[in-house]
Amino acid sequence: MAERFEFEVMAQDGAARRGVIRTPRGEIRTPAFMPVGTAATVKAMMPESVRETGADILLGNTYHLMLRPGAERIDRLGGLHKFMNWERPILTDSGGFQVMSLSGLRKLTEEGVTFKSHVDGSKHHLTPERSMEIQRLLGSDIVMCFDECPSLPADRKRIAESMALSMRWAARSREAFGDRPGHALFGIMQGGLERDLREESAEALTKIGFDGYAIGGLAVGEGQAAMFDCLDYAPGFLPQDKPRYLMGVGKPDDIVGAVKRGVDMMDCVLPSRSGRTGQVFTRRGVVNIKNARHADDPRPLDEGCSCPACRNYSRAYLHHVFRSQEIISSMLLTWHNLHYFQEIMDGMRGAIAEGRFDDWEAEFHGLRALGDI
Ligand code: PRF
Ligand code: ZN
Repeated sequence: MAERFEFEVMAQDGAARRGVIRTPRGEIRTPAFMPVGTAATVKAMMPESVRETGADILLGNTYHLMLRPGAERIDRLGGLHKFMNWERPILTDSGGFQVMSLSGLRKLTEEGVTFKSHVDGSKHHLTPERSMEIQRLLGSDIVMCFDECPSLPADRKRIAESMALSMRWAARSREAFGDRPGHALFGIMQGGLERDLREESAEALTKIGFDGYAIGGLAVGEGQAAMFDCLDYAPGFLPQDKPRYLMGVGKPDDIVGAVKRGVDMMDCVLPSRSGRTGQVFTRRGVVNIKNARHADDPRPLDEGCSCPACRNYSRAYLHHVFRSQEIISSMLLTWHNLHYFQEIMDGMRGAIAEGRFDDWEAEFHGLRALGDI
């Protein structure tokens, strides 16, 4: 296993890249989808099951873990990997984005952000320096810079000021992170849908120098067409030889469109959260298992899927346990959704390696156009 953090692009097809990230905790095949394990668990899944779906890396959250159970406590217990029984790589988000979307009263200054916990109303302070310290205490393999992101639509002035602040925080994050062999620090590009601001942000980050670069500030209400327009140029502003991570994306067709445009990594709560609300992603689109039409259906969710939910259970059973609010419903539907997302990634990796991404994409969209069985 690699002593240091490394990234290698093995094949390219159009803008889409097939690569590998090597870390002391294992390899991450890219393009990669990272299941979200916000509170030191991918909800409704055992870590070994998450691995069975094909995940190489999980995402954890500074914001949630600092509030409960606390970063110092996790450190005393041997770090996040040991705490949650996941020994492979973990990427942690830095907290700023979650403060803005989840916490109560908050105050943003040059120094950082003061906010009230959504758990118990207690007051907390987060700065680039404290975020780096928390992510170090957690033992995160890929640490994210502390940034800020306005929800869209926002006016250009607000986006420009916010981006400039995030770039100053990126420099402070880099300084506070220091040199930690085997661990990576990723910068986060901001700039909304403004091409020149995206370019300016990429230049600022590249000048500071990071192990990878995230595209932040998308999937925040702008819609898919606007996001793809931005992804037509934004990845090209970033260094070719470093991984590019699109934060918080997305639905299957968002993921495929992002990879097509040169994105290497993504994360989203969608497959796990939808598993708990009865929304199922299949090769032929979205199925709502709550729908009465499944009540007598002996067929699996997707006859072409090899996950436990599809191998061993009927739609009728999954409908029944969902309606009855049985815990196994969340377990099976989450497993299926995560398995399907990883299957998409695996399909894209194979297609890029063999130079047939366009054909793969046409088949992906063709199956969805047929609709559910
Ligand atoms: N910044 C950080 N985390 C994020 C985002 C961001 O812009 C997004 C935007 N989609 C999701 N998660 N730090
Ligand atoms: Zn399945």
